Amino acid sequence: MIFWVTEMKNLFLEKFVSDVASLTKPNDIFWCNGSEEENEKLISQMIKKGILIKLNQEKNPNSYLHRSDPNDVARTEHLTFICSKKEDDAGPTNNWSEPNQFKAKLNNLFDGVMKTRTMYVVPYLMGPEGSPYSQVGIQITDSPYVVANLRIMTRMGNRALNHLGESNNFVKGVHSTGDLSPDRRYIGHFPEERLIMSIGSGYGGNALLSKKCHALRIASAIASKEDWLAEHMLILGLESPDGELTYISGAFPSASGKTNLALMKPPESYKDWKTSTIGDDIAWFHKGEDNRLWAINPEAGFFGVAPGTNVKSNPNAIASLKKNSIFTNVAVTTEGIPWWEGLTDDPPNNLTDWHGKPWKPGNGKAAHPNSRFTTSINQTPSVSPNLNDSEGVPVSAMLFGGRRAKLTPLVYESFNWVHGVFIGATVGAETTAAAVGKVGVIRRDPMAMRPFCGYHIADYFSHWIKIGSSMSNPPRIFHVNWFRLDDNGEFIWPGFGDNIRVLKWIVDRVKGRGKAIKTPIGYIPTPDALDTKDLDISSNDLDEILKVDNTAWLEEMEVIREFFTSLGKKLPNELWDELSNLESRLKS
Ligand code: GTP
Ligand code: SPV
Ligand code: MN
Repeated sequence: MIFWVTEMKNLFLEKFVSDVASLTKPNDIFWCNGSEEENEKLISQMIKKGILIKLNQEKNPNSYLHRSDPNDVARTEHLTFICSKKEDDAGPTNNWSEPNQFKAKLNNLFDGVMKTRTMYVVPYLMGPEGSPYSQVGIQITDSPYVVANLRIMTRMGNRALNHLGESNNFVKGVHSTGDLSPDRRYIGHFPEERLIMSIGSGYGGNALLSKKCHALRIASAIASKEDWLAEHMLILGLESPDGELTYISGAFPSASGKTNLALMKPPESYKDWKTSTIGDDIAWFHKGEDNRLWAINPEAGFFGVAPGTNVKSNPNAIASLKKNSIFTNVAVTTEGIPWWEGLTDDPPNNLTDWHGKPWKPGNGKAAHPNSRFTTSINQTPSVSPNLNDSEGVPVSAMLFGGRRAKLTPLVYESFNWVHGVFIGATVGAETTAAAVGKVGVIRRDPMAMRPFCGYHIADYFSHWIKIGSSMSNPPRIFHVNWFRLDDNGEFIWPGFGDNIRVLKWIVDRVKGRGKAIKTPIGYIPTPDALDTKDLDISSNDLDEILKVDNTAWLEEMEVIREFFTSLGKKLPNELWDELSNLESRLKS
């Protein structure tokens, strides 16, 4: 017999929990209320079991290191399924499985899986308290590490239960680390039931079900039916010296610059500019009465890529990591201070690597390339005062982009909304260590949503077209690429804080004053419109990253044509038209 105590009776929630308990047969059940005491208790239990390692409590107070199973350090897209009733609703970019069959397979794996474990019930709220756009999820998990992360990443515990009340309007998540074997690892989504079942992984997007599973895959499927957008986007406020505040959102594929742009600190030459962070990974957009698109960040923390983060590249992230943070798969010094490649120019002596083994230079990477930090958004000095606004913030420009060593220029602007959707839909970007598989392979990653769109990607494109076309003042759409390489394999553009120079041009365009040249692919800044004062870049290099190479773009067009064809009959005609318009512009 299993007993539990809750202050508020929610019969739907109790039934869900008791059903999952009958299946997984836990040793005991722990309802998370989100309190400080609860967290302290869980942390000290995890330290005892070796799940967390205490870091230097002077330099990194209340911060801990976690080492994942070496087989479980990134999302596994090949094991991730959309189990809609109809295969055609999942579409060609998702793995599909028939819901009942998939559930039967998963139920087998979940049967008795928690026999010697505690089952945690984690209520979480996605979005500001009191916002009509916020959503409640209940994640059941046997991983206390997941609980500790959800506590930072979401508004967790009683706050979520209060928002839910007696309603049955919550997304259900069932998670177990199982035996961590990739052979028995599945991340299944049942959009019609608003249900997620994940087993066999304790890592990131596979296990923190609030994030990619709920806030993107399930939410995008809901949004498609309700006239809103759930996107893999950062949200940043940019205030000019004369007090003009502009919100920009941006979709770049995993490990391709969202957290860094969201936390950007203006460089010395832009010290009169102010940036403010709303979100670094996920944005939910609704149409405002003013015919603009308004965005909330459903999350409350960052699960950020550690490597490359340092005081120069991302001072706001470094500041927010000073305390109350969890580090996953980073290296550690003899003093118990976390370290990763790019944190300092030279590695400290006697590091312990992410496997927990002594490390010497030449031994490969000390931190895993997809090692991460978990930290609260409230700890970044750049946190926006509008973070908890229940209507969100009005977005004036949306950016698409990705890692691309060649071809795509530093920045270009779409001609109009539908052309902007075309640009987003055709993004090609190099794969990264955020997902298992080959790194550096160019693939189409539409709107940075290829791994996260919970329904047919062509229907998703139609949805995008519909949203903006029904608004008199939708955001302007831009494409950016911070990742062009020279012949020595070095980045040409300095990136990071200096990306503000590109954002300034974008704001100028939005306000109708930035100068631009019309090219076949879109508007590009005139040489004098982009501020390059005090920048360490040659004019040859600048020309290189701003030029449009028609021959190379005609080749790219063929790749796009193949991609569109692979998506089948549902691909909206508007996008085929955009492709043929691009072709005629490139050929004329
Ligand atoms: P996810 O959390 O996986 O969705 O990633 P993300 O899009 O938030 O990427 P993030 O900002 O964490 O950056 C990933 C990597 O790219 C880090 O190693 C950064 O240091 C690097 N990076 C980010 N911005 C820039 C840039 O402007 N230029 C260069 N060269 N590298 C960058
Ligand atoms: C991503 O891969 O886009 C991430 C990290 O933001 S994860 O939480 O693993 O999805
Ligand atoms: Mn992401």
